[in-house]
Amino acid sequence: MSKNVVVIGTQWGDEGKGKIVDWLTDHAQGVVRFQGGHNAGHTLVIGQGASQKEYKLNLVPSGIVREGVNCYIGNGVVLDASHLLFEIDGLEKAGLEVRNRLKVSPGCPLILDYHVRLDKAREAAREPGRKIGTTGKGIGPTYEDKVARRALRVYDLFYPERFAEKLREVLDYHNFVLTKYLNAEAVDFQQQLDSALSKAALLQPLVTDISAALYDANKAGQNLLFEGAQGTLLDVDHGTYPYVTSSNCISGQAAAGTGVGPSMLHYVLGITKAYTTRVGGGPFPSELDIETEDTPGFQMSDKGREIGTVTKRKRRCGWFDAAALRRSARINGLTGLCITKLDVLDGIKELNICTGYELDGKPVDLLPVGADDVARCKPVYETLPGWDENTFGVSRWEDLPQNARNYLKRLEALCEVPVDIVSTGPERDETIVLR
Ligand code: 2SA
Ligand code: MG
Repeated sequence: MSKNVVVIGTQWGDEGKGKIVDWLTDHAQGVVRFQGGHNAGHTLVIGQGASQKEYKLNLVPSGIVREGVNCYIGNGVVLDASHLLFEIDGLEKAGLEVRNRLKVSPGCPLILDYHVRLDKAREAAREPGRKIGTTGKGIGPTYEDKVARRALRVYDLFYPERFAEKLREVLDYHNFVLTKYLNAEAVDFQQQLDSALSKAALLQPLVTDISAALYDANKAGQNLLFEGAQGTLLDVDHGTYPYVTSSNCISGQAAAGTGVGPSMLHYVLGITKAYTTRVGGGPFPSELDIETEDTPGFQMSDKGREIGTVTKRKRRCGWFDAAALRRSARINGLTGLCITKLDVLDGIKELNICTGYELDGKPVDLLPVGADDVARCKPVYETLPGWDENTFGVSRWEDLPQNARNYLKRLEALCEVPVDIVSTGPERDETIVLR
């Protein structure tokens, strides 16, 4: 029997999913992306000492760094073909075999130049304080086109005449919006057509019916890993809307975004940072000041090296938010938690955990729906003593300081999900397995 695992970010992204997916890949034959696009940034550290290599992946599933593992990009992913080819080239230059192991759904909506232009122009037009802080990769406008049934999808690339016809129509519409409403430049039809079609021949060998391929792989007893990008609180339906990304980032999307039945998903692992970060705009109840030296927020930002892998923006940092996690645990149907970056908290004298909020004078213990209510939430904290010892790289539960164990046990109780894994460093063996 195969065991298929969904790996989900339970916060606002950057929980350290890449390392855990890579670590779990030892037991998997396939790794699958099911939402998002190259707005994701997954960092993997492979090997030790002088032969250590760091890979930064955006679109290609993390399984690619492991020999023989198949990688699938499902229909739920929005695909920038230039970026994909650029990423493949980079990985091949680093000595990895990519093309024979990477499969792309014909149903992925294509990110084209006008999506990027719309994304940037809309963001520029938003007033300060109302900016979403998108990655500027064209993600939102592409999902809009998908839902509006006017997207060009990967398979359209193989029918040039039809592609041209659809492109003309959609471009007329978007160029009108760009020039009349957003004060931006129009995209040239011929240039866009030529650049898109020039990728067709390179992409064609990768294009595979992903739904059918995953069905067969599962039937053959292979284990599959579904690799989430971004995080639950950025989900377009369940996150802090409108300060969200434009895809569903929750576990259920692993089925819809690849074309497998939900009964094929056997275990949902929620990746959770030992504190909280967020990059971009939107409310963040347990946020801390990250600029003042010798404060917990500064330590999280500095020691945690909290910088966006795609945009190089500084991530905002704050205390662990158990009320947000409870929401996340329920939506995803989490089987277990994996706590990451515990060592970043080493040496902080007292640790706060946000257990709920005061909202309009009333106590709530679950993150409210949508940004407006979340913005009015005042965090309620419980304080636990910290620890002085170094927890970086610890690989046994018994070797963690007692106060660190207490902290983890408290998170588990507050989130109502067992902590199954603790990650204490970027390398594979810096991992504690509890179940
Ligand atoms: P978009 O570009 O439309 O998806 O942006 C909408 C919001 O979603 C946030 N978002 C992310 N948050 C955390 N990590 C992401 N990936 C990169 C990383 C981000 C980076 O790994 O660090 O480098 O800045 C990611 N992608 C999208 C985004 O900040 C907006 O709030
Ligand atoms: Mg990331």
